[in-house]
Amino acid sequence: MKFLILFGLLAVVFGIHSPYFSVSPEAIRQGFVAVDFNHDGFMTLNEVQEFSKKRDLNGDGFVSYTEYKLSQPQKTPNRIVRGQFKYYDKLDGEIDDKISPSGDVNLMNILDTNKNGEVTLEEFEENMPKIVVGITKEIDALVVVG
Ligand SMILES: [Ca+2]
Ligand SMILES: [Ca+2]
Ligand SMILES: [Ca+2]
Repeated sequence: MKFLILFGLLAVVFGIHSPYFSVSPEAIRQGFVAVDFNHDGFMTLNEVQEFSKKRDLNGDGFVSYTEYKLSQPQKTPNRIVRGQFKYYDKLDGEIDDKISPSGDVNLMNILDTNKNGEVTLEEFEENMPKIVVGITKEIDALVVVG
């Protein structure tokens, strides 16, 4: 059984196999559209920040594991959620069990190939595999011994 990554969404793997995430052009498009709030075909830092804000349920400026987990489909296994969370926790530059706003900037940097401040669907498709690979590594590292 494979799961969609939300916001990430999504699960996009071109030419890369992830045992955890489903990959279809439709899934990719959905992930993009979920963040492109004004539907102009561009994902901006503002929209990514807006997306993060929705997850920050207690409004303290950070997304905790509990908050992150609530943003995922209920049936998502803990290990999958934990792996994604670890990836984003690291992405903000500090492993402190919370996702800080700087993570949004770093995420944009990964996705925005030509660094013009806007991510197109093409750039999203091109760069999401890097994120999926990173998350997959985190999940793999969580294998329970014994
Ligand atoms: Ca937009
Ligand atoms: Ca919070
Ligand atoms: Ca962090």
